[in-house]
Amino acid sequence: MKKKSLETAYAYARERYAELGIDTDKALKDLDKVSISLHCWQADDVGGFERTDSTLSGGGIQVTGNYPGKARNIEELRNDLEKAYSLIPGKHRFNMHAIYGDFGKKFVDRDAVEPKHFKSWIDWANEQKIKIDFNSSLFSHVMADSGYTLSSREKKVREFWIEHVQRCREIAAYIGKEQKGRSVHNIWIPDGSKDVTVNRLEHRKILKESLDTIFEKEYNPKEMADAIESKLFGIGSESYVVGSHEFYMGYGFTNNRMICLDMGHFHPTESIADKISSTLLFSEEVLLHVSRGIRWDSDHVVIFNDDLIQLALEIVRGNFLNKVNIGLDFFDASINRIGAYVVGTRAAQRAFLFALLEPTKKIREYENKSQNFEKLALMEVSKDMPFGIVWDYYCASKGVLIGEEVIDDIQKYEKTVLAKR
Ligand code: RNT
Ligand code: ZN
Repeated sequence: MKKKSLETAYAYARERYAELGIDTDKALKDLDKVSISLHCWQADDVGGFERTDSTLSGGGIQVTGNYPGKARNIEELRNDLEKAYSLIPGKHRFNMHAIYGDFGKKFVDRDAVEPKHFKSWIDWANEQKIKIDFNSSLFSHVMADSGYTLSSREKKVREFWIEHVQRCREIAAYIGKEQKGRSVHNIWIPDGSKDVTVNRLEHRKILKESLDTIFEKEYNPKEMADAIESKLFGIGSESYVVGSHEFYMGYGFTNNRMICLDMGHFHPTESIADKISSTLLFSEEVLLHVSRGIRWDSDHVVIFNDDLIQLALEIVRGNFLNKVNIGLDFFDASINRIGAYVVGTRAAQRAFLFALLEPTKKIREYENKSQNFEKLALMEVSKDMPFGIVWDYYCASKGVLIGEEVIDDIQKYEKTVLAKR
């Protein structure tokens, strides 16, 4: 019954969109190409598997909450991710941090990570037909306790982290080679300080030198690509962050590395949507960390809000879908973590679908003719279009649960799997 109604409803939606010059079937085909990299760190609150008691500590990011059922080991994390992927339509990617390696019982320090520690991840991902992206981990470590890593004035400290990042780039290239698909390697460092800092230039000079050393080795671009992520401020680095937006924009553009724009890393009223067109005018690609900032915190579960919609619209309007690498970046330990993945990823997909269904051509015509009331009116109409029906139809066509059905399903997983941890 429900299936039949959905088909009837979709037929209406298709017709209605066609009146605005939009082909819904084509939009769904384009949505299929929007592959989102699910971050491993929502499953265990950024703990990682270096030690059995790993927890996120230090480094300008913090996680709050202790909702039961977090993944305690690799197997649990894989199960949770498989569950999440099963509730998300389409083919997506997996984004790993170095601290999630398969280290066995041995403690492997950051300056000793090797490709072999990621072999079992590649096997798992290949089975799941998922490609892996990678991240160096420069936080939660004694060598990061001073608040500085790659930009530290202490040679010993920065050499330790340079070694780590060099190894991580090699691991990313290995993953890309083994998987026959490029792995994006991202560098985010927490470096900065809580209070007034006078050595602002000095640390930035050191960071630049460290990055130059790190990038001396070039890898096959078909196997890996480098990204560098900026931030405005962090917890404990309120006054000064070495790796600011200007720093990495300058570095990335002049050294041919893509920059990573995290939605939670700018001033509260500053939106990354408006940074897409400028960035891609001067750079081949960009990495996005799709996140949701609230006041001073940057990593809430993504929802279908204006920030996200505007970002997707800018990407689609500029025809940039093949130039953006989309990664999620949020971690909420106060709610069901599989639920967080499913809500966040589906929100990102819905934003892209909304953008793909915008009657941009017509809106642009109005704008070009300065018919500004008409432009606003049509943009308002596009908000009332039967967008939710197209989304439901997409989920159903991929064999994925629709709407609130996912709530029951995740609750069931919580009762039968998570509650037993
Ligand atoms: C931190 C950055 C960074 C991390 C992850 C764990 O502010 O956003 O991307 O969230 O790498
Ligand atoms: Zn981020």
